[in-house]
Formats: sequence, structure tokens, C-alpha cells
Amino acid sequence: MICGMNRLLPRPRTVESRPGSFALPPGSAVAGPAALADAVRLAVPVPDLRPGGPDAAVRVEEDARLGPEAYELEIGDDGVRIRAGDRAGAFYAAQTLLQLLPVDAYRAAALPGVSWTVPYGRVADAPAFSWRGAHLDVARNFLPKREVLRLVDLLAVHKLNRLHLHLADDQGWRVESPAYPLLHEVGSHRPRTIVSHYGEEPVFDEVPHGGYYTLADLAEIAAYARARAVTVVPEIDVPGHASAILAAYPELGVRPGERHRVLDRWGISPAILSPLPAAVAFLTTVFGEIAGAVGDVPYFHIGGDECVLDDWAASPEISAYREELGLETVGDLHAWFLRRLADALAERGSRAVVWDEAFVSGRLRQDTIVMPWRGPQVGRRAAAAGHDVVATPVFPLYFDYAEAASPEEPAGLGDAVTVADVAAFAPAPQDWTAGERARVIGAQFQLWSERIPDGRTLDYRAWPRGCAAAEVVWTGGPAGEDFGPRLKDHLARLDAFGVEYRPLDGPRPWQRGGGWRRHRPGVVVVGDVMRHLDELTHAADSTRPSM
Ligand code: TNX
Repeated sequence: MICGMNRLLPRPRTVESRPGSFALPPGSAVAGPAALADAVRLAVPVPDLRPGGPDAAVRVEEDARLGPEAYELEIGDDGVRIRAGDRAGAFYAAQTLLQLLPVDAYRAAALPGVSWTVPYGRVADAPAFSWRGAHLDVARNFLPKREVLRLVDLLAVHKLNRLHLHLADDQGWRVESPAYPLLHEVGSHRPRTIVSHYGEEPVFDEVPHGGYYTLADLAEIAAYARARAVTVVPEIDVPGHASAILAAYPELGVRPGERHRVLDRWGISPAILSPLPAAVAFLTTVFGEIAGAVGDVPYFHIGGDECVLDDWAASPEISAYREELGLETVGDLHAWFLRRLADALAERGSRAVVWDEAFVSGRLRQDTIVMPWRGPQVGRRAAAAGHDVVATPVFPLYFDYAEAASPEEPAGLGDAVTVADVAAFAPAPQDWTAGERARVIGAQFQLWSERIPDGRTLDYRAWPRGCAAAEVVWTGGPAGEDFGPRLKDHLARLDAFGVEYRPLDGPRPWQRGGGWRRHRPGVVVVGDVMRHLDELTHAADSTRPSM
């Protein structure tokens, strides 16, 4: 018999099964400190638990001996007992309880005729990593608020706790700015989008694309996430990837008279903000608006990736400013610029997060968190330099890459990142020193949205690879042999939840992308991308003056 206790995903630290089960019919009561009991009821909306007294079926208590996000769950004759280190721990205990219920608990309403029981046993659990995230690019393709809220629901189900929102890029600015209204009025839409593949003659869809979150939307998303133990990490990617900003405010660019457009194609653009004080003042104001809406903002991502610095080098005004600052190269100026922003964020109580190029440029604050997207080598260097590191490598955490090198697969950015690749990932590799490993605070998967036009595609790209990522970040990874069978059981939960994930044996006919979206194998191979990126980080390293 498959026992419910062995079907949990991510796998808990310890599980003990006992014969017997406890009935938890609709109307069963939950008791305990209000914040914790509420968290349990939020995590288990079905079968409709109610607040109750000391004889409640589910009793929650805070136990300071358990660490952050840790919990114990015991089910026996006298009901369900939860001990949690904090509110998040109680929420996760309840997520585990939800997995022990019949899969119909994942529906939005309690169906009649379901036997709402949970097996006897005990779970003691805590996460291996504190940063367990998903990155969602809403700049390339805007996703309406409801899709973001739904992604939060799915992160919570998988005990993932960070939602990194990529709010600005060349192809769109996605948040209201009262101080700089042209950002959302002009920067949030483009008249058309490229639909051809890399290397082909460009073809455009001639369909306008746009959208942005009001500050109230953003506040709502952040509050909704917080209630589900998810921290929103906003990102404004600068100084590169700046076409949408410059379309709105060209005076923030290097050549103020130049006209910019919100880009209608992908790739790296040379559009870059000027590093002069006006741009820093602008960004400080906009960061303040966003942080004010999000509320508690422990982390704020400032990008720093893929900057073409040629325009800075060619500008006499910027060169004079650089010399005035005593900086030798444009690379130093890139580092200095991001450092100023990080310092401004620190004054507001937020730690800066950057892509790895910013680490390679140097001068980071010691508390800046580095996301090595170009691979583990640069991640290791950041860890060795004493930075907290969140693993974000293209392979195997770029979920915009196709899940198989197959003509059945809808077009991704390249081939292939499989569920097995993700499950085999170890965020803190064994061959690093203990000190380096200790600097890895977690990992997150990236949903770059060049080829994610809507919520259905988002589901397809995110799951079940996201289930494997959740297993790895909760347990420390890599996943064991029992992951496969547990994942199969877990997909039944996602079916009940209404998730259009990618079936393990390949896409359904309507998930293949259709027409021009059909994938041609071998266009971009993820292994080649990783080798190329690794070479780039080494090249950058060897041309840098030693610090
Ligand atoms: C690289 S990772 C990017 C993104 C693209 C992505 C596509 C990073 C910091 N930059 O701008 O969307 O590749 O896979």
C-alpha cells in the first residue's frame, strides 16, 4: 500500500507512519495563536476549517526551539497537532497536511462524498535553504495580476518563498510611477512583437502589447504573497536593458536628444542609462515608490546584467565624470553606479540583489546578494568573496528553455532543461569548500517570458520542473530516487488545482505551440550556451585589474 506519508513533495526531513487515520470533515476546528491558526486555515481552504477552542481537531502552537519555517506535524487519536517555529512554519505544516488529505483538497470547493481523512504519523521538517524562489519576467510579456496571484498560490503549495518580479526591461516597463508617469504611460506598451526565431529574417505580429501594475496592484500582490509566506523581490534592471525607460525619458540616456522605442524584438540592446547624478536621483525616487507599495522590502534587485558600455566610453561628459570620481575604466563606473544604488537601498533597509556581471565589475557592498546566472564558476567566486549567493544558472534553472529537444515541444529559448536535470541539481556543490557552500542561501528558477505569452504557457513552463526545483531547495538537493514516484502522485494534486503543467511524457496536442511556434531541434543547445557564458565570465575576469 502506498502510504500518504510517503507521498509528500518536497520530501520532509523525517517522516514516521502509523496505522490508522483521523477524520477531518468540513467544519472541523483549528485552534492556537491567531496568526498561526489563520495561516493553517489559509493553507487548507478545503475542507473548510473553522476557528475553534481547546478541543479543536487541529491544534497549533508556537515552539521557539524550532527554527524559522520549521514545523512538526503529528496526527493521532487526539487529532492534528502542529508545532511551528514561526507563522511560515505553521503555514508549511498546513501545506503538508493538505498533501495528506485526498487530492480533492486541491479543488476550490469541498466536493460531496469525499472521505476527508489524514493518515496517522509524524513529520518533522525544515528547509535546507532560506531562498527558495521563482523569477517571473513580466517585462517581455506582461501577465495580468491574476496570473501573478495564482503563481503565488502555486509557490506556496511547493513551499517556495520568493517571487522575484522582473518589472522592467527593453520590451516594457510594468509598474505605475506617480513621479515619472511616462514610464507607465509610454514605457508599458509596444506596437508589435517579433515572432520569428533567432537568425531568421525578422517577422512581427503587428499586435500591440502592453500592461502594467498600479502601485495598488503591486501592494496587493505583495500582501497576498506575504500572507502565503512568499516575499516579493522587485527588480528594476539597470543601467542596461533600458529602452523602455529611455522611450519615456530620453534625457536619462547618454545622448539626451536621441529617440528610443520600447523594443519589439529580443536580445541584448545597447540602450543604457547615463550614470550621471540625474539617473541616480530618478532611480532612487522610483525605487522608493515601488518599495513603498510593496511594504516590507528586505531585497531589491537592481539587475546589472548584459550592459553594453560603449556609449559610456564614447561620451566625453561621462568620461570626465568618471575621471572626477577617480575611476579608471567604464567597468569601474558600472560598478560604482550599482554601488550607489545599493547604498541608497540600504538606507531604506533593503539589501541589493544583482546578476553576476555586477559582481565581476567589483565594488559591491558586502551584503549584496549575487545571482550567478552564467554558471557555478562565477557563483563560486562570488561565494569565495563572501557574498550570499542564490543559484540561478541557465542550466538547469532557466525554464524558458524547452523541456525536450523534440519537434513536439513548443519553441523555447533553446534545448533542453528536463525535470531530471532540475532534480539532479545541487545548489551548493560538494566540491566547493565548506565556507563557499555556506554562502549559498538558495536557488530559484527563471521564467524569462520571451516565449511565455500567457498563463497557460506559464503553467506549462513552470511545472513540473518547478516541483523538482522545490524538492531541491527544500531538501538541499539533489533529489533521490523516490522523487519520481512522488512527483507522479503530486501531479494529481496539480490536476485537481487546475494546472496545465507539461505531462511527463510530452505535451498534449494543444500544448505544442502550433504553427510558427513549433520547435526545430538544435537551434540553441543549452550546453553550448553555458560553455559560452562560462568563457565570458573568465574573459571578464582575466581582463580585470586585480583588486
Ligand atoms: C539572459 S539572465 C537574460 C535575459 C533573457 C534570458 C533568456 C539575464 C540576467 N539576462 O534578459 O531573457 O537570457 O534566456
